[in-house]
Amino acid sequence: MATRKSKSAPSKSTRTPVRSASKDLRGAADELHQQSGGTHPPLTTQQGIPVADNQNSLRATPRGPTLLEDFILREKITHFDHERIPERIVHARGSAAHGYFELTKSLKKYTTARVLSEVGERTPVFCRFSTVAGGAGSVDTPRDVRGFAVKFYTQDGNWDLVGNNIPVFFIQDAIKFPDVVHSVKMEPDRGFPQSASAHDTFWDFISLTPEALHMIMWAMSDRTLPRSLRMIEGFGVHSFRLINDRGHSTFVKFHWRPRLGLQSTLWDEAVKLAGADPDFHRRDLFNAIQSGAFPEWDLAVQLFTQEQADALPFDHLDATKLIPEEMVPLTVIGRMVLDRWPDNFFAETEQVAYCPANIVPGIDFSNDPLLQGRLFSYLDTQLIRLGGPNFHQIPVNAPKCPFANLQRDGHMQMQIPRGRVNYDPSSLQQDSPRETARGFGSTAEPAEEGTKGRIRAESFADHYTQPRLFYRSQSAPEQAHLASALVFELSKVETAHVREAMVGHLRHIDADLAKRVADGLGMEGMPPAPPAAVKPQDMSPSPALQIIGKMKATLEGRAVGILVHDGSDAGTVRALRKAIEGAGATVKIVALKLGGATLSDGKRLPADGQLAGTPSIVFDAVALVLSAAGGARLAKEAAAIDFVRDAFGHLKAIAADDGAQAVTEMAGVEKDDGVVAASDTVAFLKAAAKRQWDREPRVRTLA
Ligand code: HDD
Repeated sequence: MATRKSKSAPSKSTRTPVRSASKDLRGAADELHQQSGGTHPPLTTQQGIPVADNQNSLRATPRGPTLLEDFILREKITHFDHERIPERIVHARGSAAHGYFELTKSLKKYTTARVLSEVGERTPVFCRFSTVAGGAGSVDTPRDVRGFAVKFYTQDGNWDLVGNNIPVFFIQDAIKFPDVVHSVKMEPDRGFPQSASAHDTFWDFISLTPEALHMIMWAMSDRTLPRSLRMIEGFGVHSFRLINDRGHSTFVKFHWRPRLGLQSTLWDEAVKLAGADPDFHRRDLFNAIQSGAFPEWDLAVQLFTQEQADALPFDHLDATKLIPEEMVPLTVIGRMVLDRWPDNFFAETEQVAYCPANIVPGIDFSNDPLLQGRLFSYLDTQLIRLGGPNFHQIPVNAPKCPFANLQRDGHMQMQIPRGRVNYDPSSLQQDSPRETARGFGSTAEPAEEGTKGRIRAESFADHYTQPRLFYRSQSAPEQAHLASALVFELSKVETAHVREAMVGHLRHIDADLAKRVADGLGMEGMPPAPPAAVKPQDMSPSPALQIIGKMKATLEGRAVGILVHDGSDAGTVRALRKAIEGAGATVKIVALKLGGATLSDGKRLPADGQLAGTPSIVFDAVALVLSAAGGARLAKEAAAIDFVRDAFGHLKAIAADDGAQAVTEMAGVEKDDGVVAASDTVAFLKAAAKRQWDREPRVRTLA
């Protein structure tokens, strides 16, 4: 703790000015603090000791060694040194919010769970969205599955629905989870790539694990490039059971449906977003909640009996299979509203601990072997991540109903249990917790006949039918995106036999898909298809699996950027703003400088974003309101040309007035239904409510 000069006594002439500089620093901090106003409680150490100076450590002389005695410095640095906890091995990067779940349709007939049977009941929730592969500091927009985890603080304890934005999973058995995760994470010898599946180890594993192919279809679709966390679906994935008051069990699958509709970005947009705003999704969720535009999802269920399950042409206990909603329809039973951003990111979003084993009376597990393994994994990881067995006492994890048991002690025990009794049965204390008839009960399910062993059920053997169902259910642009994503990812794979093995699998899924990918990779000839344990079947297409088909034509919850420069027509800007905001979207003014521009009415319009730092990628549509001189000026700005070229290339609507012509020409914008006059707000709103899919073949080559 001694400085370089600590031993040499400073000369008198240097000592005096240093001492006064230190006083000046103190004075400047005091002055700034006084200016900021407010009522400030005294700053204290963790032991409550008031701190008089938080700017300078305790030193033997002004330029001399720092003293070990400085407990304030030591406590502050020690705490800082321990600020990080191990990040989640998967789903490390996440954003979360508080809200509530409101039941609109009772499932009383099927379950005793109060959260699912009392209509109108509002249950507090904490919902965390995440990417899977990247570290906590990685970007928001890689091609990746999104976690969708909801903790319901019910009257009967916490129920965690820990799902994803994809209804199936990579593997059928939990014993494969470390392998799939290792393969997608950074390669262990080189430490890259971060947050990307486009590398050899991932595709090597996948090419040898055909059960993953259905999930791969989803992962390569635009589902993994969401426009906003407010616009993703969520799925509980596994079949669970609902148990009613007669002990009767019904299978259930849970689905979250975003009220704003499903929407994704294009791949090129997602790549550019990673640079333009690494926090794009977190910021989007934060801004929406802070502005009162609370995101909402419907909760829907698929309910089916054992007999219906037995009649399905696949095994519903296999997490690589979904039940098309055309086969078992969805019933909406409630809605979730996220209306409060956490007060503190670490205390809540980082420390929240979800666990699929957290269920409440009236809900039960199924025998899905992936789910069964998950029931063990989460508590185990949380014991180490959160430092011991008392993490349920952290406010975000604690039940909001009374809870009491006889578990005691351990690291970070925050409660002070009273009395002598910490065992059961007991008779010494009148208020010790006891079992209750309303307690959790497992389904009385007769055990199947069979032999113990490490056996994969035969009913799990069909790996190609549902990938085919998914691919063939997509719209033409979505099929092209999926094929192009496969070409992109496999082009990053250095090992030829892995690329070939993947294309071989695709042949079982769809011959045209295999051909598109083989052509896209520039393969000479078609690699052989591997043997298939079960010949793929043709299921009826399920349009519900599309995004584009399901996408709402709406601007609600979206954002539009208006590019202005000095001389822009004030009336046009006003009319556009009114129309766009009227459609439920936000407007951001973009100009060369943050100070904004002086419009045609002589008034200054401040900008919300500086052009160089606010590319059109962050908007759903753009308007270019420019005078001829303004257009000529911006036609010489690379950022302005990129702004327009990207909007066009990303199939967004563009409203442009005559003055913008110089920029649109430089950006290569060609007239189509999505390019409208800035004065025609009606046409602009219509065009901006969706992407211009017809434009795509003119702006990029897809597989
Ligand atoms: Fe998992 C975290 C979702 C399979 C082991 N998982 C985690 C999170 C989500 C999921 C959303 C983040 C929760 C949060 O925000 O804190 N996981 C899924 C889904 C799966 C799945 C939908 C398949 C249907 N997971 C799965 C398996 C295992 C795990 C098969 C292990 C056998 N998952 C974990 C974990 C994590 C986790 C290692 C990391 C951090 C944590 O649990 O708390 O235990």
